[in-house]
Amino acid sequence: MSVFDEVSELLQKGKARDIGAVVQKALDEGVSPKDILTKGLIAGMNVVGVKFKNNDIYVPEVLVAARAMNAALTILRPALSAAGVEPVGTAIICTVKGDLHDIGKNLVKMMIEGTGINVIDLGVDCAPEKVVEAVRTSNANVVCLSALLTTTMMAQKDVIDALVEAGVRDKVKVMVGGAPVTQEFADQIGADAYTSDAASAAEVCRAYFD
Ligand code: B1M
Repeated sequence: MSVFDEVSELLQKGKARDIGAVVQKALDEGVSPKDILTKGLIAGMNVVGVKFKNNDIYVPEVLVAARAMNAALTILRPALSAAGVEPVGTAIICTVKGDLHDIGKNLVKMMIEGTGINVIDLGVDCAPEKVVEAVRTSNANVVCLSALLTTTMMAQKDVIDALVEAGVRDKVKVMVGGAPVTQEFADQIGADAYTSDAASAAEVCRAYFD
């Protein structure tokens, strides 16, 4: 079994402690952190998603898989981030109001940090006013909004509307993403950019600072 299959299986079984050790060992052996992320962790989470959708597993199993994902990401994080680089600027990130999914948001955050940008993380279930406040009180140039539910996508528009209302929309670029979000939706709500995955989000975000 490849190390990626091993990581994927441990994630699916929610083995938070074991997965950390396997990820660390793989890193020590020189396996690419990006491959561990995409071929192991994200591949495993995709299997979890399909089983969840088909009612083969339920919320508790998904939660333990998510906990294992976060344990593995804690180990991977330093390897994915560029070490010792002075931040070129600041971005704000959150999962929008009503939405508790944070794994994708954490990945986007990690990849953006990896390009040398300081990231202020407002967490999950984040109200538009909290984003407005962070834009006002920080020198951030970019706001990144994640939404995983079709029912919370519109909360991305609520944030943009709140930024307009507060007179700070021109201070920042707004990037949106998350599984149900599309380029068409991003255009409709007046976002500056849509990206489908964490790596391209980091690339686009970094371009705003170059
Ligand atoms: Co949730 N859930 N969940 N869930 N959950 C989904 C999203 C769902 C697709 C599952 C399914 O039915 N197949 C479905 C949504 C259906 C829909 O709206 N169309 C769903 C549902 C229905 C629900 C609940 C309503 C279930 C319930 O209670 N009945 C509930 C809602 C709770 C709430 O938020 N209010 C719920 C709860 C949960 C858990 C708490 C159990 C757990 C979250 C734990 C956590 O995040 N800490 C959970 C999980 C884990 C999932 C699945 C299985 C995995 C999500 C994930 O982490 N994927 C998910 C099914 C799936 O996606 N396969 C599902 C891995 C992650 C790396 O991918 O987050 O998509 P993702 O991020 C990607 C891209 O989207 C992108 O980059 C990332 C990687 O490259 N991206 C961005 C994300 N944000 C971005 C921002 C950007 C750019 C790119 O720019 C700013």
